[in-house]
Amino acid sequence: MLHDSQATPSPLAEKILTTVRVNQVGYLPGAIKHATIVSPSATPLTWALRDAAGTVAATGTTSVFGDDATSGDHVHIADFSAYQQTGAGFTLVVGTDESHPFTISADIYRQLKYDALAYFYHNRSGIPIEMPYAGGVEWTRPAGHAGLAPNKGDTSVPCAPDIGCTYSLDVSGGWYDAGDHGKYVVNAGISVWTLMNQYERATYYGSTAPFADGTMNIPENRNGIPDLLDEIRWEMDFLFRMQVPEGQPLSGMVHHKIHDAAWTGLPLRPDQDPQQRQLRPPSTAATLNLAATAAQCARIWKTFDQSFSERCLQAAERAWRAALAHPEVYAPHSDNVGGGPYGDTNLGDEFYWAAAELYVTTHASEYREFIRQSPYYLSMPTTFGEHSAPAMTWAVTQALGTITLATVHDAAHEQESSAARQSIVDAANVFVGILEQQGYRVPFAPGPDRKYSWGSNSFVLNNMLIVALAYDFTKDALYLHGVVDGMDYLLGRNALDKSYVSGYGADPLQNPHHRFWARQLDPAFPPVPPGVVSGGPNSSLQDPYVQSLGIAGSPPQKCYVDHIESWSTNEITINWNAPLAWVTAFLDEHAR
Ligand code: 9MR
Repeated sequence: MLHDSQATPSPLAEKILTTVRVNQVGYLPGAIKHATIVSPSATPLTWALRDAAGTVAATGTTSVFGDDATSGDHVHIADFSAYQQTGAGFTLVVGTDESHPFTISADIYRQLKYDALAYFYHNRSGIPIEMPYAGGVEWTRPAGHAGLAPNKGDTSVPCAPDIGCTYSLDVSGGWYDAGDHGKYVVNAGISVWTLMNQYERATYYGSTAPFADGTMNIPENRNGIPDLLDEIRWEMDFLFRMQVPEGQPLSGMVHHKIHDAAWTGLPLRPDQDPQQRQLRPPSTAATLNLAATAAQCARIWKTFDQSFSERCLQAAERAWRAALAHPEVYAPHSDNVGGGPYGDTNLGDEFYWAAAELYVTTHASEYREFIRQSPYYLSMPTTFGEHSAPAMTWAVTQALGTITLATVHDAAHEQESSAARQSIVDAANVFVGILEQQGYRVPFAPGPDRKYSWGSNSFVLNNMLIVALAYDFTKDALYLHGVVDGMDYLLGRNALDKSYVSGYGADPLQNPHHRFWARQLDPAFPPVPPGVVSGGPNSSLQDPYVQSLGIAGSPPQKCYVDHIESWSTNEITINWNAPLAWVTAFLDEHAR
């Protein structure tokens, strides 16, 4: 996250925004279509939908929403859902103001769902990124952290000097977490869980065909295994390597993270990282993340690869026992030298999640009793006290257990399933209620602190995932519309008139905080590939670059800048692209 480069700030104020805010990618013909218009007018305005030739295709009047708290804008809403013709180059016009051009078509998310998953291949560690899988020669690079000089590599990484163990582990492979080259188990956990849930949800409520072998542009796309599972396994194999070996103190526990001894600068290709790599201490949180995700992979791979499935279950049960034996080994918030801390001192939710995954996989009464006694039993959060938060984050994981109980069909836990589904529908009702109260119709709102926090776009995405599940369970169009509204926000219908996804929309994400996709700093480095979502607005403005812009105190939606130096508003990471993949696959499945 920290860096030593010297790019000069360019004031935000120079950018002229259209007042007519749309999903810059477009709209599905059969779904709702909302635009938000910034206007001081207290009375409705006339809108016109124009086709590519400039011919007026539909007209109507806005409804006055009024003052919108999270943007500080006074806005109107135009609803042009009734128009269901397809085409490219539509614009919405209000007075003399015109929106960015957009498409109306059932295929707007067809490619995005794959691009969102390509993020994971691009960020693989320990393997060269090559054509044709890289999608373009500019994105190819040598294997990162492969144990070759001058790089210290990840094939034999020692315990850091201060952590009390003396061994080295082969922790090669996996995905880099984000703009930095750290690999963090608790963030890997929610990311692989989300992608495995995407697969399981498709199994029971949709179709896995779009992710079958041969559908994704990855090296394993001819091995007879669904490509989505191949990508997930790249990370699972890394997670297994993070488990403390037999015979060592804390055997079965899992190291919280592995990263550089000191922060590196930007730009930097991973194979040229000069820093020593180090294991940070095991934690109960990381151990439970392995227990949960390995239990999940045990059941998913059962029909594809029996021995891998058994390996998953063995690692899961070993991790579970270790966590029970060491329930309070916390990763401190202060451990932030050379890598992010991912600190978490409340682990009841991780215990519940892991037990739920183990129960669904094994049906063992031990796990059933554990979840039934947990305060998190079947719960689905919608509020978190003072602070803004979504249904789930890397640190707040009870939703993951409840979703698994709801998603996986099995007579053995049918009693839990129906209650879990109800819990999800109840939460979805809260989120669709929230979007109705906002001018930009976001299915996420700040808490009483009135702030968006780090990674707010992922909060929107994770809430969309809950709303999407409610649609799966009920088939009530209200929820499908809620997911569409969330996507519209991310793709341009927002206070900055910005598409937060690279390669999509008239003003897409261009300069995320990433050490290799660093074209903004050095023309020898590539730009960001398509399908990557920015963390997005963060009221706390936690990096020097965004602090230099003079936007402190701005409404939450305006605390953002598309600049590589802004690691607190414009980083990208595995746990944010995973729900992007999930929801775009869902929307594409329901596109009509
Ligand atoms: O996503 C994390 C966010 O919830 C925290 O507030 C923030 C500060 O600790 O860290 C974020 O995670 C970053 C991690 O620490 C290092 N790699 C990049 C991650 C995304 O910005």
